[in-house]
Amino acid sequence: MSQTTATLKNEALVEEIVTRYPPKVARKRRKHMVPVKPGTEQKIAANARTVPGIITQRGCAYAGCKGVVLGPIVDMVHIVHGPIGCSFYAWGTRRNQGKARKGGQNFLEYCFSTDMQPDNIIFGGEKKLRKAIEEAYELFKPKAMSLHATCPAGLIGDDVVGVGREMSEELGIPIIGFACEGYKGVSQSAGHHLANNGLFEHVVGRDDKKAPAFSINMLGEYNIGGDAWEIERIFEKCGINIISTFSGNGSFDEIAQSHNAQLNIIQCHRSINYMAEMLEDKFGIPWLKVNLIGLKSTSKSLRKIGEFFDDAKFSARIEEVIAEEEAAAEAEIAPLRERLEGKTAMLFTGGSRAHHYQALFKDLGMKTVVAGEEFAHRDDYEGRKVIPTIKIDADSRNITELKAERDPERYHPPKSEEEIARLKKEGKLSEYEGMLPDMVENSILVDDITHLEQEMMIASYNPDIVCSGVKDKYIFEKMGIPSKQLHNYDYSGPFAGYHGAVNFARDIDMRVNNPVWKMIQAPWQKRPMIKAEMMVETEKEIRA
Ligand code: CFM
Repeated sequence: MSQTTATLKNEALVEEIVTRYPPKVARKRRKHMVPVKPGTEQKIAANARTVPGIITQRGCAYAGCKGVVLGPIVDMVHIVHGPIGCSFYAWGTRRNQGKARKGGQNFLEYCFSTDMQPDNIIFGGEKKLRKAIEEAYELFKPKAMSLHATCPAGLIGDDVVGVGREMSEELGIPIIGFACEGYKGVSQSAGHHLANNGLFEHVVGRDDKKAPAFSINMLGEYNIGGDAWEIERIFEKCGINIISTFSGNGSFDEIAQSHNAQLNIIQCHRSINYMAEMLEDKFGIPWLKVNLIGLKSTSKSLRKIGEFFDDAKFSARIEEVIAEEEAAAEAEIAPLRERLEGKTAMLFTGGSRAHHYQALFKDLGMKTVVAGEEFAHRDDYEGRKVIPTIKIDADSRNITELKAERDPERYHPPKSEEEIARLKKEGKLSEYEGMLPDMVENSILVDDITHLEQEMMIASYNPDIVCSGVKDKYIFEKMGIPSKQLHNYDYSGPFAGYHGAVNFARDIDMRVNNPVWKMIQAPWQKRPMIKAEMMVETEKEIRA
């Protein structure tokens, strides 16, 4: 390893890391690292531009819009207007799974792209986009389409929103354009917001249908490795009716009916909280935060749903399911826990999973020593209480803040306004406390982590496993530390709910307790390395 750091306390380690940066970078990065002191109010810098020159794990606005929120909807054709590389990048690698509904269509396996070439950049690409829409329509006759702009399309001024509007009239199906050019924001987070706006404006509310009792929408669940199907299995047992999922294994028709549900539950707060707010403002549907990753947290989330509906029979059924499922999962996990107890993990994910998976590691007797997100906002770390204090900068201003007006006919809150106000006051609705309160003594919370920071933290904490994504996974494995991808799950899953917790425990045990990692010697441990030093001028020297 190129950076050797003896085991340091969290505060000392963060200070040591920033000494390796030039002063300006050090000042910036220091604000993105929090040595956790449980029980105290701490602040982190987030949703800011990555320092140029630093390798970030982040994606772009197009990735957030097409890859994350729209892409998982199975029965829409999603056309990418750009060079083929952008399409390839968002094609299947996230492992969001989906099935056609009875008699319906599923386009998840396909990759629709305008394959822009240099002459399209010079003479404009709208013509090619129109042709692609016509071709896809003729071939597949989908019920709806989405169009996604990439950086090159945006830079030459192609108007995907306008083309969508025109072609929608011509073909008679909804065709929704998303101006989600990669550069629209500092990360994929901007794309989530754009996608929420478009879905809300053009799809939600199209189909009024009375929903049965105990009806919910599942927001921010993307069916990676089949997570949503495990959640559906549990909900069905409990008698919870899912009207729509945003957007794992999602369907256009179901999202069009989402405004009929009585409650929204949010799994990934970062990517979808905008939708929850708009659904509440326009249709009166309240929302509550859940975590369906981890045994205890799944049970806690089910109880929260039970408490909201406040029906004795329904709650009793939920308790039966919890007892049965927990016992079965615990029987499988107990022997694995004996081998995992006391081990440590580091978690680096996008905007919410580094929080959710801490609960599952806790179920396995493991401790999370460093947790970081690529593009979370301060509210995901510190809780929604900080939202009023977050300054809107030029980058966030790029994305329209849609204000949904109350629908005069279809605004039907499931409880009286007083009751909803009381539940909000008690923190049972519209509340997310963020990741920080769940972090342990001597841990570090870090935003948009750099490779240098990862290496130094690994050297100091010497974790038993690092959970991250494909961009950095192999660096850890070359260091002799097993890694588990928490984005696409490394061909495995589901990890949600009760069955998922068992799958995860097995996967982690296979990695952490595999002797192969101790046999690995990195090349730099075998051969002498060239020693070099970086000269960094201090600001004082520069000014002199
Ligand atoms: Fe939400 Fe996600 Fe995530 Fe996310 Fe993502 Fe993802 Fe993620 Mo990868 S929507 S923020 S943009 S939970 S693709 S399913 S794993 S970075 S932590």
